[in-house]
Amino acid sequence: MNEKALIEEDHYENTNLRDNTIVVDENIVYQVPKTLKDADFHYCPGCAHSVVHRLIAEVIEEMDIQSETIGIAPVGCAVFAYNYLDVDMTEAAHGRASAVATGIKRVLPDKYVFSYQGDGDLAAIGTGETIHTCNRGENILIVFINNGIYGMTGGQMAPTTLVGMKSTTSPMGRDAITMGNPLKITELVAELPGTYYVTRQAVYKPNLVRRTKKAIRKGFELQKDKKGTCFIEVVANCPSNWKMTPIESNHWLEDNMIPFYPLGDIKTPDGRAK
Ligand SMILES: Cc1ncc(C[n+]2csc(CCOP(=O)(O)OP(=O)(O)O)c2C)c(N)n1
Ligand code: SF4
Ligand SMILES: [Mg+2]
Repeated sequence: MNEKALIEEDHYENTNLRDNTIVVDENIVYQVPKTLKDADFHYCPGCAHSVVHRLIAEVIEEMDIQSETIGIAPVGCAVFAYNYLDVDMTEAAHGRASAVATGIKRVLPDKYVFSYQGDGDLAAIGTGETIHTCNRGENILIVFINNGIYGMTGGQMAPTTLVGMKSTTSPMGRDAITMGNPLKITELVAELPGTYYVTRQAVYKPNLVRRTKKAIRKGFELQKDKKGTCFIEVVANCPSNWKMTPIESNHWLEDNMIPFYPLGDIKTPDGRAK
């Protein structure tokens, strides 16, 4: 065995899952960000929440803004986001995260303030707060995880549930006539004068994970401009309530969610993207 292989073998034997640095030809290809706490995620296997948490943690670490960032956790599966992200965080009542973020940002305007919210939280229970926060143009970042369902409470229909999609409260599939049409709240907030950067991303493929990370970084960086609300939707899976394996849920998301919720920038500081 040559010297490099010996070093690598020794390295692997001396690593554990939390401090797992893999070195290939001197380039670090994987490392747990310091902005993630030493806690195991409670999320179901394959759930997009954990990927997005990690991306937020990476961006905060890379921008070196850990001590300047304040997050607002939602009610929903991400209710324990403060157990994972090692930044100052507070919890908001269901749907009220952007209102709480507004208060914090106004008192501490130089902090980087973000809310992290599911679709039930942001587009159902907190619709009023979401629309008025974006309309006022609060200088915060809203990260919106749209899995088309109320995940935490057992898979009830959300405003974002697709027509025909089954949930515990639409067991035959959502019927637009009796249950209404799915709500594209991201397009809606893009119409408001207060939004500065609005984009829709996803994390079911590696290249999309990288794009989502870039969008999150942009959302944080643009807070310095103080020109309005940054809003990032992540079209996400919920394998447990969709009753699929993680891989099946990613295929289903690509085939069904993405045609209705197309990915890409909707509004940028330069103007409307499309
Ligand atoms: C005012 C209020 N209404 C309802 C609930 C119950 N509740 C808790 S989490 C949740 C669904 C959350 O769904 P979503 O925001 O989409 O998050 P996910 O779990 O899918 O990530 C609901 C309805 C609550 N806690 N408070
Ligand atoms: S119930 Fe759905 S959204 Fe919640 S952790 Fe599990 S897979 Fe993720
Ligand atoms: Mg949801």
